[in-house]
Amino acid sequence: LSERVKWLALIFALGIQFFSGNILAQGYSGSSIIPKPALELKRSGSFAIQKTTRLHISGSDHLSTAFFDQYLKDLSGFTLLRSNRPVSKGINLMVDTHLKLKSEGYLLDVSQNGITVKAIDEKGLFYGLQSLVQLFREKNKIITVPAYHIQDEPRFAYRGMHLDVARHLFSVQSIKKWLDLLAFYKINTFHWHLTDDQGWRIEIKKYPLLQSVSAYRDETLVGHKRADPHRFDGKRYGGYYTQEEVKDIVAYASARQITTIPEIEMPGHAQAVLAAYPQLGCTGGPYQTATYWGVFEDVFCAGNEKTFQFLEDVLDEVIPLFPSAYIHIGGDECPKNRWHNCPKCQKRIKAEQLNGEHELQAYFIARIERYLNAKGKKIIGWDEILEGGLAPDATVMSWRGLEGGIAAARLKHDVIMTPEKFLYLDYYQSLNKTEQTAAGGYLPLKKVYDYEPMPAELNPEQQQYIKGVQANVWSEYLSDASKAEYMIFPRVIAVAETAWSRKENKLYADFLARLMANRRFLKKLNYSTAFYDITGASINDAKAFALSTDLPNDEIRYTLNDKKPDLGSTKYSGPIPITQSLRIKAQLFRAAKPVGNMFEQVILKSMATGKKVTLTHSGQGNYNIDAQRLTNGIQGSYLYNNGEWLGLSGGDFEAVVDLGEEKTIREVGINTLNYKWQKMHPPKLLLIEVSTDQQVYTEVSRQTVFSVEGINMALHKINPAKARYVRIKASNIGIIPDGFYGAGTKAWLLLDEIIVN
Ligand code: NAG
Repeated sequence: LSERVKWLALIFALGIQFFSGNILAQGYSGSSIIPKPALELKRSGSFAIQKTTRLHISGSDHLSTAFFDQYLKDLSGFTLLRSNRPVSKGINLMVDTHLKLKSEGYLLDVSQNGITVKAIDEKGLFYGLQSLVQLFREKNKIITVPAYHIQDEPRFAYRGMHLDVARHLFSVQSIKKWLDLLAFYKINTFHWHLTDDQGWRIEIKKYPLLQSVSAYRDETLVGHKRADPHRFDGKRYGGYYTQEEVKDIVAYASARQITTIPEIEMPGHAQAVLAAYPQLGCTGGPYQTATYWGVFEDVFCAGNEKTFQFLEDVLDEVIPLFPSAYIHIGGDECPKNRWHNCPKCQKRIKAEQLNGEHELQAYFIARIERYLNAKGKKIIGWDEILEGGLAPDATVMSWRGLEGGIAAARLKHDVIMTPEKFLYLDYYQSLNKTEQTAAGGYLPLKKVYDYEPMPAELNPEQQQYIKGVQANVWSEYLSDASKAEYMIFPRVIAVAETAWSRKENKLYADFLARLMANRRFLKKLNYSTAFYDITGASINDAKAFALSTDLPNDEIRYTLNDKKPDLGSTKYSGPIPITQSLRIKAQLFRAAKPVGNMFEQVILKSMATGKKVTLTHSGQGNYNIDAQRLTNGIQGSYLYNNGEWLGLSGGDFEAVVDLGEEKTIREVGINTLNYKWQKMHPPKLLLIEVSTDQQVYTEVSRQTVFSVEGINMALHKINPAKARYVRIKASNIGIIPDGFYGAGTKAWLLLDEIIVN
């Protein structure tokens, strides 16, 4: 083989690697740009940006370079003078519509001779600049940019973040600060959730009571909603954005290539409106702006023409404020009880020949869609708008899971994926006890990052309807900007990468490494460092406990004597044997400094630990866990979504533990969860029985009262009994009684950790 052919083969092989985009897997060390660019090639050399360097922009008059200028100034003390002609040894930005690039894509070239950014539109130039800033290296106020060739374009056209300002509102200044960072990470849509049961936040001049009544609530729930009586703070809360402020934010976002989509909720989540205009509700009120969270029965009356008049008037004022092609009309969580009992709604159902209340909701949405279409706008709605028939041109936001998105794409409707299990940033991101109170759930950075938005169930034609991804930031527990920042960052950056970068370029470990390099851009934020968290798992039938970190280059040190781990503590090198009950405290060290939260886990070893469990009914949904988790030595904590609790919706629990041989039993128990605000009710009856042969069981204990709000620990001393099998039965209360959240629906029964001594 000639030398030439060998070279050609090598170039060909490299080309394949390069174009498949799978450069990470080849050990390629790229830049630290987030989102990961489609293609990047490191070159030798660099370019130094100096005070004398000039910047030229051609083909774009409106490009915002504010962030670029500011960042450069912070680093070096200067900003670049503009040149009206192309510059050599400088920075040239150029729109060239002949380039073979997607909208928003860009080419970025850095060499000793200067920097060029090319794109087919201003959006592309903007994103090229954001990437350029991430390449900056500063030393003694001198900025060097390593030479690179980068060709980049987005995977999804819609890359969003939603922000709920109804439950808590944030200053214009905070929102702008966050918009800067969203733009920096190439997010292009800001979904602004402006109205809800707990407050109306946009000035509507025709309806002054929206400002004086709906924008305020008398007080706010403290902590999570418990069974009555709830605790409230007794403080009036509220406010709204004036139309001038709205225009300001929309323009600010737009300069950063972010489209703002307003959400005006209907027909549900409308209690704040009803408080001001009770004639728009089915019962006529009186109503009050909600003071706690959840789903409320009182919604817009769908039989009343005044409702539509009101909404059309509101939309007439909303439309001119938002250049966006879309308006979000909500559509989620609209209970149908009021409509069911409302003569006007029933009359409408008859007149329009609708099949029940679900079709009445579809009528409602379709009517609003017609109105908005006539004004040149399209609608987006939460996935409930699929029920009763989808409005003709609606885009569906799939939040309850993937199913809504899949169904809508099959119907040839555009879809935005925002499933709560992966993209709701109001969920906890750490299992650490010191975390600020959150809605619930557990959604660590890795889980957000690893979410793949394209449903495999769809064929390529249907997949084209999946337009993008969005992180949702609900603010029930975000009472100030700092709390919000903590929940948003860095998880939204992971979502940005999912939305922009190619699937095959994504690798969590690589993302984390780049995130570390990106911390310099996050300095002004209260961002979470939960990505440092050590996680633990009981393994090998609870014979050992394994610790792990997503940062394999850092070391874990731990103690078993209750002391805070320091540099002198044992270095973790492999699973810790569980021969007795343990309290493990562990800490991650980076360059001899502790980073992140201290990990702490109690392992409770009893005769049941690691023993075989047989369930009569398996759990459901998020709580369909492996039966062995009930004897893994780890007790479910107040974070009910971390995979320890077994949960049954409406049904009863029955489990048998086989101790392996006959033993004398003195104590038996199991924990149950009482979180009525999450539809989780303790059992009606807990019954514990023992047996020597698995045929005849003898009752040894029972309990019917579980009064703790939270984890109820049932640990019963019994008359010593010889047995090999322990059977635990817990009966579900069944249907949630009136007066509790979710009344009339099935109650969850949650259990964890069987203890036998
Ligand atoms: C849902 C509600 C939302 C609430 C959030 C809390 C949607 C579309 N609806 O129940 O109002 O704030 O979850 O996680 O998400």
